[in-house]
Amino acid sequence: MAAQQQGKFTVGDYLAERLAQVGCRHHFVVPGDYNLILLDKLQAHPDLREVGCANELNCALAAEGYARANGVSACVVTYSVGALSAFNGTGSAYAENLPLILISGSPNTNDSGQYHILHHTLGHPDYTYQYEMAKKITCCAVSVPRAVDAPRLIDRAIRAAILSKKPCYIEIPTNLAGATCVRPGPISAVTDPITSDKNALDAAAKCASEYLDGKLKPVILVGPKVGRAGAEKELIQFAEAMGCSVALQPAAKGMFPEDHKQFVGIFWGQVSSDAADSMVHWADAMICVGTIFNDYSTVGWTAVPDIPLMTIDMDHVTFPGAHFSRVRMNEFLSHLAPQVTFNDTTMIEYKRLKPDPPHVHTATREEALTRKEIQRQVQEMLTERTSLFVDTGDSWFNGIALKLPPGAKFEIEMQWGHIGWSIPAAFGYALRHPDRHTIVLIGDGSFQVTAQEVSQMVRYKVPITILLINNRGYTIEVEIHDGSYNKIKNWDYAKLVEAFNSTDGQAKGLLANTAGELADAIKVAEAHKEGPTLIECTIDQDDCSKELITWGHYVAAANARPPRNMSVQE
Ligand code: DPX
Ligand code: MG
Repeated sequence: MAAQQQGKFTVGDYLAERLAQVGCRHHFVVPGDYNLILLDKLQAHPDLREVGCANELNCALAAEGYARANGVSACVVTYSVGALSAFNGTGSAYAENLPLILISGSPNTNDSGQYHILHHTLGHPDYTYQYEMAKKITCCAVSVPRAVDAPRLIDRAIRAAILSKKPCYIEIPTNLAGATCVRPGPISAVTDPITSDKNALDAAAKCASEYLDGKLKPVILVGPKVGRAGAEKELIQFAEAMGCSVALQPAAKGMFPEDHKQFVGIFWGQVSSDAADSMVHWADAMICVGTIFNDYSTVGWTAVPDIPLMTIDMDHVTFPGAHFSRVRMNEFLSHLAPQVTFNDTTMIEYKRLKPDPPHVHTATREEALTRKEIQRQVQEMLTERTSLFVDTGDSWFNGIALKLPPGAKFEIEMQWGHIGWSIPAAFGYALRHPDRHTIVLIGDGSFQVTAQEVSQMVRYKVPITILLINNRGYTIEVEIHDGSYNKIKNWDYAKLVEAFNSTDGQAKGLLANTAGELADAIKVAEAHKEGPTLIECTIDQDDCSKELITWGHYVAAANARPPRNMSVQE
């Protein structure tokens, strides 16, 4: 702020100050002439570091990953040609419950009134379309019409994003970024959380005891919103008070410790791990905490719990016959914990059902690389410092089957499911967590979507380890529905990432065809701290997990349900 105190304070400075105050230390950008003055203002803030991205899709996904690490993030793009690409990553933030602040430059405020046709636009002088589109994919969209409106609108959008854990949109015309603006008031007005309504909290707790009354076999099912609500600690406290089994949805992996004695595995219908499936189906009461039941998590609707549920969401609680608004997940869990009756029946049953640890074959150095051997070696890489990103494809199944040591973090984008997400998202995440070892598991098809962002890992010397599993195509799609469209052009992936080095970069690209080559490559990656290491792991085209095949068949069946209103003649 010191430099800004002296000169003129502008709309751009106001935004910069708010971004810094809410905790953004980095902001992700792609420049364009509608946002250049704004970028100058953000750059001038001493607590913000600008991070350039190769394109706006990657820019928004990098910010999506940064929000996972930091709780909030910002992405700055130019009008239309930039923003429309960034909308995809913004959709991810919406689906994944992450407060990403999407900021777009826009036309000079005089242009629409003068009916000017401008570059980068649809070619007609109605410049409201981008703002209208943004409203659909954010919790709050604002378009700043005059400098005097900027403080109010910027604060409104950022507060909405922080409170609802969803993205917001702020549009700033090119001639307003440098316009004079008043200084911001206390940040608490933007960031202070809404606490639970005391009456609703008490009433919901009473309803919970009625729901659990007389139930013999309660189970807790954990969903991905637990992490977004920041309720992991309270969940452990509540689970220990209950004493019952705790199963996790796949996208919640990492949100409850896997070495905890009440952890009974990942509940994913037919492709569940450990004994989670049996425990969930045996239960007569199910406390769902932050769960999301979609076609993927329910394996094509075949794994929807069929008993009445108690559901604790981020800001409300529901029961078979009652709903309580303004009850925050973390507050409710810690409020309820001392009131529940300890009941470990499901743990006693779990001990009887718990499968023996699988026998894992260790390949000899010369053996051709297989998916199972990759999984075995990745398992050995995991430590308390690991943050593991798994991309859409068999990497989901390979990653979910791993055992996370205490402290290890797991990131997955299962609601939005954008192939290639993990490359920019891991980049954004790792900038915020240089202390952690970020590992990415990704397929060849996914990598081809966002490969350019490896060049930012090179530029900013981020030591991410990328294990690219090359099975020559879109295998998950093959299992859902095969066709020639599931084949892709092969690349020399190891050479490609080294091409990003040019004269000054230090990416390493390695190829592993055998178990021994993978073990050697992992050693190189673990020692390399000056940039990313990509290990291309080649496996047979048909070498995929049985979980993927099973899941693929059920999802295909769900996709293929005929229209309900089909007429008899058809
Ligand atoms: C598509 C998917 O190679 O992984 O293990 O071989 O399946 P696997 P790859 O990365 O291929 C991914 C591919 C094409 N999904 O199998 S999952 C459809 C899709 C998507 N996202 C976007 N476009 C298409 N999920 C952006
Ligand atoms: Mg593939």
